[in-house]
Amino acid sequence: MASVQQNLSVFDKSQLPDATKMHFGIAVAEWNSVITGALYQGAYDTLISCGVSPDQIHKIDVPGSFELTAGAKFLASNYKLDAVICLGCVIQGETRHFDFICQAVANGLTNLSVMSGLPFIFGVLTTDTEEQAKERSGGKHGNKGIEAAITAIKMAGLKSQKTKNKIGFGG
Ligand code: RBF
Repeated sequence: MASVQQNLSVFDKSQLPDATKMHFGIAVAEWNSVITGALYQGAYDTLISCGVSPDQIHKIDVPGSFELTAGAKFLASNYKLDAVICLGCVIQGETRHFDFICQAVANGLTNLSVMSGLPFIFGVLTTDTEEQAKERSGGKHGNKGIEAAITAIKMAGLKSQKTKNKIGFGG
């Protein structure tokens, strides 16, 4: 299965951009807080293990995943950051809230990334059951908080990549 090959929870630090001078925001949803707390711990520990110091990490809590977009924008507006990691857990229920929340946060973070040029990382578990969420927050499928932190470092590192023939929007 593709996701097995894409498990970034085991990673090689030597292949990552230098993160020691990077600053990160982390927005964490309070819904399903046991899961999102484990995601946060995975993300935080990963940043620290990559040489980011605690004062370069700014965390806020938001009530639910729906509020992650606004929380992420708040972080980006108030701190000088290289990337914002957004962590949540939406578990499929009886209502259609699942679809609305997942769509809203995915679209919201995409819009923020495109409009600002800053990476906003989608670290939101969207599972059918709580068990599946546990498996992805420190269980047999790794910890997606670790993967979100790795993605943030990789995306933040893009801007330091020098291209020989620089082209793009705005020339
Ligand atoms: N927030 C989550 O982060 N995960 C959920 O699984 C979740 N389920 C919800 C189910 C219902 C029926 C409602 C009303 C809200 C839920 N929320 C959930 C909270 C949501 O993200 C947001 O905080 C609230 O809708 C207030 O804007």
